[in-house]
Amino acid sequence: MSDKHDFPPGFLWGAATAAYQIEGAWDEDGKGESIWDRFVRRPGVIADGTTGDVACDHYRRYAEDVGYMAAMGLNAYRFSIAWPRIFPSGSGRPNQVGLDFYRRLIDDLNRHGITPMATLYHWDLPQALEDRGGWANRDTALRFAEYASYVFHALGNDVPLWATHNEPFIQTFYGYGNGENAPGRRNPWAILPVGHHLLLSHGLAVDAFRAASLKAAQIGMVLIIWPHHPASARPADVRAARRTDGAMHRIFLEPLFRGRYPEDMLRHFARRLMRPPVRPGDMEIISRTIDFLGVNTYTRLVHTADWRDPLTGARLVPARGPTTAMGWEIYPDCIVEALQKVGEYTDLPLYITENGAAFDDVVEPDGSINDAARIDYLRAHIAAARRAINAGIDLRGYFVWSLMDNFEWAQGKAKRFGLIHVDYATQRRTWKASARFFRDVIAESVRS
Ligand code: IFM
Repeated sequence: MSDKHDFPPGFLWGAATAAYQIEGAWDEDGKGESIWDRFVRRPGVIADGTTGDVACDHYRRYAEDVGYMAAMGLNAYRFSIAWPRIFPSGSGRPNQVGLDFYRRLIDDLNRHGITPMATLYHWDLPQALEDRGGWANRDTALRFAEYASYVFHALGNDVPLWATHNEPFIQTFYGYGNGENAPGRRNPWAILPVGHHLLLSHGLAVDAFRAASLKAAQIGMVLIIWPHHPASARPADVRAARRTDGAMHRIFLEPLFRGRYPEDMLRHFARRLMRPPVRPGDMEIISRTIDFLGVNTYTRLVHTADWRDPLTGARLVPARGPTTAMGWEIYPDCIVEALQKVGEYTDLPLYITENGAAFDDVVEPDGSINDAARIDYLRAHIAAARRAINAGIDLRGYFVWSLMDNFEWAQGKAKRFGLIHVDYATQRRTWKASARFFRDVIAESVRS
């Protein structure tokens, strides 16, 4: 393996965020209510009782934030568009003022030479659609395609990289299965319908994208891929890890790239009276050709067989090595293994669309944040990305999660993933040492 200079020319060095986690302005300028706006108001669902009502106030401070990206040398920025900002009630009349925000953001990014990568759905469904059944209702997939089509026509070629969904697994299992995320439903029988409708909506949006004939843009999707390992060589543990891998990865990868659900998982779920509501033609739509795949990976998961969990018959084994503040094992090879996993299904260009770490950052008396642990994490994971490229994987970019500290869903604001520290009381941004580290990595890579 050679040194850190061998990233390919044009490699994208970015940071990632999501609308609800940073924008704030939750009910401003005509924006409609999202399922997160509703969910965070339920007592006890957010660990520290905070909300994303204001978050990082990025809706107002985006220009300042783009300035930091430029100063860091980022040549790409991944963000998401809030569906209820564009269609306050999910469909019908679009809200021009909401669209204008993204127009300003995208123009500013392009002016700075920062490639925008926009995700259409990072979990903030318009509440009006949830009231009609949410993702358990097939109609939501059709509404998503309309929203996508509108946005493609409005912003189209100014965004070279479009992603339909972020981590449909999390929306499916945590939003509708165990209720830890919005909309907070606890219904295992909704899992496969929700997953299926998310996949269907993806395929319909790809059709809308092709129909818009955008010449300078590509379409893809972003999946969560965390390698699953058995806790031992016991066949029961090996089977348990295979099942969790099936639930988290294969039930999305196989429809997308092979146009079918994995047989073993269909059998497994059928025993629990769970099945995806597939209609004729759906699998063809779901498996439409896309241009790239985004991979979000942070750690690995180790499982042992345990049928007290009726859904997968598996239990997570506590991490063996050092962990981040999320309790996630620091395991840099997650990058290589996740990309190899995806490589079993496709040879599309790949991006690491999220990788990073929460740590309990300390603000020193002089205001500095010397987050050495995050630097170590990033250094090791970027080296793993390089190993993946050296092994022949077509990796085109690496995005740190996250540009700045933000609202970490059910964990609230206590978990900080940012390269930039946010003081939520004043909205003051301060570069952590890791931001300078990342700036230097990019500068070196771009110089070589
Ligand atoms: O904050 C999330 C992000 O929204 C989706 N991927 C994982 C991140 C860290 O938990």
